[in-house]
Amino acid sequence: MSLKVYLNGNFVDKERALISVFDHGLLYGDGVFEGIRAYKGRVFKLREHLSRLLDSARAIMLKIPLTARKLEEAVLETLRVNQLKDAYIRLVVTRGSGDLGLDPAKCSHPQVFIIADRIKLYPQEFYTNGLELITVSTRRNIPEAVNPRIKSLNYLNNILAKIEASLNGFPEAIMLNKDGYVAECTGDNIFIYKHGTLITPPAWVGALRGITREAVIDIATKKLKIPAVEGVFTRYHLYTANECFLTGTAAEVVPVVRIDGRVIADGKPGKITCRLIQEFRALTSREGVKIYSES
Ligand code: PXG
Repeated sequence: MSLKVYLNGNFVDKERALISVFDHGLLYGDGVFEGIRAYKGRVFKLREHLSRLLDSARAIMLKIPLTARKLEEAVLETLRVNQLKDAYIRLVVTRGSGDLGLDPAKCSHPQVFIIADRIKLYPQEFYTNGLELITVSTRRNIPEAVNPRIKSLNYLNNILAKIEASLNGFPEAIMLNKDGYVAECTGDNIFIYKHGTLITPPAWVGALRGITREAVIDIATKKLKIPAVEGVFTRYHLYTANECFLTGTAAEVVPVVRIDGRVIADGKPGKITCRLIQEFRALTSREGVKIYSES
């Protein structure tokens, strides 16, 4: 069965799910998106993702032609049509077709599409051995330009950082903001654990307010009784951390064991990190919006 893509209210075969070359999403990266996951017949934090999508759209003055309720139903229906229970969902809204100028007012209709497909999981060794990362020279966009809180279709800042990491043989890049403070990775948030406290950069430093990040803060403070705070820190704090890990929809919680050649603590995934991996996985299998009413 060919994958069916939701495109402006219709389900079309993957091969026929097409967007115009005049779409400003393509011509200028003018649009917003979300990456969402379904686990065991439930969509994890669906409402939180939709709320962030609506905020991103509002921030760029893009009017989404569907309410949160309708978007939710469209996501669930896309999963049902493709008979998926465990999936990766990409929800995209572009500015729509316009002319060859920048002006979004000349674009006709925003385009809404949803792709749901089987998820490609990260290799197990990432979780058992931990990641080795580098900080890169590409700085995170300043919030006064394109605010990193907006999950827009223009990911070139992150892509340039990813290229730097890949060229050096590393799977992810840690990005600093213009002042040298740690911001986030190219598609993940970052945490350190030091002196009994979890610390993650605040959004204003130049980070996306990750849904996984929020869930991890919640688990740490409420379930594990570990304080978790937003804090501004530098590379020095990465190198001297007791533990370090990344969070993201695709990655979930993944340990970091070496940064810029420095071994973090004893070079093994940390105890707290491992507990958070476990607790986060438990949360994903019990929480979420049901796709099929009988499940
Ligand atoms: N920072 C950035 C810049 C992101 O793009 C995150 C942090 C983590 O946020 P969430 O809400 O997912 O916890 C993201 C999200 C991919 C992929 O295929 C990337 C993301 C989400 C889904 C898939 O690399 N990035």
